[in-house]
Amino acid sequence: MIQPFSKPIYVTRPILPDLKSVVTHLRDVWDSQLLTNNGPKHQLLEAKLRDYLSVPALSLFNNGTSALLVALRALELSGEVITTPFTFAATAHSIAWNGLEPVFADIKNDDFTLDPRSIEKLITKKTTAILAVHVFGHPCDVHAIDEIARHYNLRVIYDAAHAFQTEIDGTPIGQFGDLTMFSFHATKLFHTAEGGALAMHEPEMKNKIDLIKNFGIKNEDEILFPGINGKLNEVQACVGLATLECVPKEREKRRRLWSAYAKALKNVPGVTFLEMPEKIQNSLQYLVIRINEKEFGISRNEVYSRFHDYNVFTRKYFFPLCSNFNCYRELPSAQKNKLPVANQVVNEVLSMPLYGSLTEEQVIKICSILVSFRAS
Ligand code: T4K
Repeated sequence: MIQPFSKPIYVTRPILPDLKSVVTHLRDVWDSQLLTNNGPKHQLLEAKLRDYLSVPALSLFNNGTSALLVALRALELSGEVITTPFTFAATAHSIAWNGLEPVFADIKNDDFTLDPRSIEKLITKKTTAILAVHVFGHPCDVHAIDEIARHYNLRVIYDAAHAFQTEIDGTPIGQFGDLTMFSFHATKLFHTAEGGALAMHEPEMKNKIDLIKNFGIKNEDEILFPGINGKLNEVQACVGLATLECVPKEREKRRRLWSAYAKALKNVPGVTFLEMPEKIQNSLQYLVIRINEKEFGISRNEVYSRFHDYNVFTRKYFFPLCSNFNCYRELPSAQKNKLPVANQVVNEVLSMPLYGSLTEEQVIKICSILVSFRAS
């Protein structure tokens, strides 16, 4: 009989840098009395992250959602934007909040990212962009998507909320598409408690985006257009500066835990693992398993519930599918028969605990609990 964990095990826990390193940065902020509006800590973090993510230009935001809102706005889109239903609410909502129509395309069965063939079928005269998601840190088929975009003259925005440091064949993920959004929410590998960023190719685009996220204010006398407040503040920047130092160690720990999961679940019938092809550097953001009810014996939902008895809180990301939300379900593209893969995958995947303060022993125990569900 396996005993439950004495303390809850969550799907993730944030990096918590040594408080002293945060306070060191905060002391400078207190001395300067500059708490927000592109202060010195913001500027320092922006420069450091631009280098860290190897992107030509970067603009920080108060969260990933406002970064996405501004990305769509900056590209001056109209009409329809093709996106995935298998994502967090923020992706589809950012399209709707811009007065655009989300058009849902189906996903691939192997890595859960947008299926380029499905995208192409949905392009109409009204389509102006593709908003694709690097799901669980696994990159989209960026080459196929870029080719479609070029052919139909569409803009491409990548939602890389989960893809901090993902690389394809050595190319950092932020270099693809017109704009790439990163989330720095507390649940993300690198975080600023709440925060986000847009990566772009041109300094002119950064200038435009920096204006949009600061109300459209050019100077004290000129406001150019209706902007928004998307600014990251100095306290968030201090958390980010201290957290960034911890990222390499966190990644190393997560890599070891990933191997422990892979070893323990290798031969469990009905459980598969989202494998990364060799040319992909994984962000190590989420470790996702897929449960085949017929082979495993019980459903994903049952596994999720039974884990609670052991004090283990996995997550059913991304259930429910965006296309099944009340606000989108009537859209022609949201019909279940048009999105067969997404509607199946969303009932089979489970995000397992993965974070640096978890131990290999705990991972082995989590896997034993999972295996015991099969036997019982
Ligand atoms: N695009 C995609 C593809 C996204 O996944 C997201 C966000 C976005 C866009 C938007 O980016 P942001 O605007 O958020 O920057 C979480 C996050 O709130 C959300 O950021 C994230 N995706 C989504 C996938 O997950 P919940 O509802 O699962 O969060 P919550 O509070 O249940 O946290 C999960 C677990 O993490 C908790 O059980 C315990 C642990 N936790 C959480 C927080 C907040 C901590 O240990 N400490 C914490 O401070 O949404």
